[in-house]
Amino acid sequence: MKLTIKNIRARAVQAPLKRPPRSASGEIPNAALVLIDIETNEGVTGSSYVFAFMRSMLKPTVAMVEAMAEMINGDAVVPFEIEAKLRKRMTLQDSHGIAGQVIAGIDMAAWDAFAKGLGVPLVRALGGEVRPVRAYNSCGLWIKDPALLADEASQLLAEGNHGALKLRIGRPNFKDDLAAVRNVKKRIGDDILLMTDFNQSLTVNEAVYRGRALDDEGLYWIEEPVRHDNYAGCAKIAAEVKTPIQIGENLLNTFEFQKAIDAKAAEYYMPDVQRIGGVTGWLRAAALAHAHNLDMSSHLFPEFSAHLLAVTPTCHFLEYMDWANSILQQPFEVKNGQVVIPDVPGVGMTWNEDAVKKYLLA
Ligand code: SMN
Ligand code: MG
Repeated sequence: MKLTIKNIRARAVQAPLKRPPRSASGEIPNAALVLIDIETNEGVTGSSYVFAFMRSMLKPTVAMVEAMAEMINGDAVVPFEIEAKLRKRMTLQDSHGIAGQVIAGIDMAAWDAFAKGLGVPLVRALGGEVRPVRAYNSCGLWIKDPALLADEASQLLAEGNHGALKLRIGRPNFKDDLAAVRNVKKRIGDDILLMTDFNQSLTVNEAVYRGRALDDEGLYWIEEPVRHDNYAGCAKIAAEVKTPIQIGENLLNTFEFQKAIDAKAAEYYMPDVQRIGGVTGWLRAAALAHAHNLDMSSHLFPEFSAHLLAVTPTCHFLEYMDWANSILQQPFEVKNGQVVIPDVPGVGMTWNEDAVKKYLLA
């Protein structure tokens, strides 16, 4: 069914988090999300959410959705056309920051509506098939007392029978990072993969020092050791450290991705669907990763990422984050460490309206 945009609704919520994130670069007390609904004249609604990072950014993000909606109200729900139009309209102002996040969010909602219009799951609209996607549990192991991490690791493994976890590091004193890694490793053993994330907190020299010291600890990857766009610095670290370096959650588009690839910044890449430009941006990034033989994982947004990784030629790992679970009627299931894609039209997210009402920003 061909769809046309009637209205775009944006609502700001502060969703509670089971284990509020505390990384080396800041704390997140709850999930500041903007829910985007593209309502069509044909009665189909496409939905997505974007992460506004903090409460104070919720209202500007909602206002940005409304500003973009003015440009495309009445248009056909053809995601590539919508993306091209919004990018073009934003050319002189540029489309980074909140504008870029909102273009991505609208693109995601448009793809959800598009797949619903076809009556198939998003993955099938993209030419793929519903299948489980390998994940790691990223819903904990934040920066906290290393002595508390082993028990938390056991809990996280049990929540979905996971085979991989991510631990945040970057404590002021490296010996505390080492204690955190060793405590978790000792508990989970060698059959469970352990990813780590410095959240951009180090200098290049410190990253080389810490990275080398971590090389014999059996880590699966070391993520964002330094500022995300310091590709030359990342490349130096990747060259000096044996453990694979993972970056990508801050890549804004395929042009940035190409620069990182040219610099040999990392072994692994994990674009974020909201940063890389929505479903449309992801597909372009996946083609680039394929052409360069680079393993590609996802960042946040497990609902969209599951569909996308299922059609990503170099599909690596889905980052499982439960941030939207409290506002979904049916959170995505994790079974045997794999995220299950619901076999329903679109992405498979329906808002729990009672919860949305409860967590709506006043
Ligand atoms: C992360 C993402 C979002 C908020 C805090 C930390 C982290 C990750 O970089 O990769 O999950
Ligand atoms: Mg990260």
